[in-house]
Amino acid sequence: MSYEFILTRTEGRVGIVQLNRPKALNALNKGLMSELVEALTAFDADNEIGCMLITGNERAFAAGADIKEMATATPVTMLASSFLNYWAQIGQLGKPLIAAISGFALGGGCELAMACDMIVASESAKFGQPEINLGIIPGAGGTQRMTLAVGKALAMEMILNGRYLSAEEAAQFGLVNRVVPVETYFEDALSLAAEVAERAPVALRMAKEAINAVFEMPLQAGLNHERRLFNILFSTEDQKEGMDAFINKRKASWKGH
Ligand code: DAK
Repeated sequence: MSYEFILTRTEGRVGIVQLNRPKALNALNKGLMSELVEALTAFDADNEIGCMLITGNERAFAAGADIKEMATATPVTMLASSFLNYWAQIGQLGKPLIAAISGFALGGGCELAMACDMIVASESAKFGQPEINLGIIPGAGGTQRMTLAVGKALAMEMILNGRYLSAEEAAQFGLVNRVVPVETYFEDALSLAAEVAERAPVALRMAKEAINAVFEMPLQAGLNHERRLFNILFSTEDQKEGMDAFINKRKASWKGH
């Protein structure tokens, strides 16, 4: 499949999407977001794919929603627009999704990163929600997900005063999984994705769902949800395979059912 604003490829069981509007620092226009969701949805449905990876380029993951496209919008066109749905659709993908980030991850680009399950950041990565400089606020989850990730004090400073987080700070506050050299950030993220992609597929989905429930449910409801997902896994062949492989000291061969 060929796209206008993204590049896609696979490496083993990893489905890779590269945002590809380098001259606009990968600003997220409607076309790019629509293609991104289409490509990720296709990988999510493909049994040969175990994990997905999104990246940009060394200078920018994405510098936000496309300001030029958004400049003349009205509340009515915003309401009618399906733009926000793209972030929601990405948040609802079943398979693990990892972001490999270098350079700017701003506004909607930072919100896209936070909709991913793990983030590998290069030393040059910069995370920010600078919408205040445009007379708006984050609209695709930034006020919520950033506050959950880094806490109220820092989220207030970032969103009310446009403060960026360096990669090191992002790691310190738990926004990213690891910080690695610029030269290797993509390969490092790919090897993490490749490891995850080899794990039991149904258990991966359930683990992701259970962790994300933390943000939706009170503790007891989350514990009950986890227990139900845990019990369901005993109906899979992979559970029998995984435990048999352990007992017989061999490598498990996952079937994905
Ligand atoms: N949109 C469009 N073009 C952008 C862009 C953006 N967000 N960011 C950069 N560009 C373009 C620049 O216009 C420039 O294009 P030309 O002028 O060369 O044609 C090119 O990329 C290179 O940028 P600069 O020349 O500015 O490069 P610098 O290195 O000097 O500066 C920068 C890099 C990242 C600091 C700067 O470009 C910048 O501040 N960019 C804007 C960052 C920003 O404010 N991001 C937040 C955007 S608002 C919604 C939900 C969410 C959203 C919207 C709707 N719904 C619920 C419907 C999200 C909103 C946002 O993300």
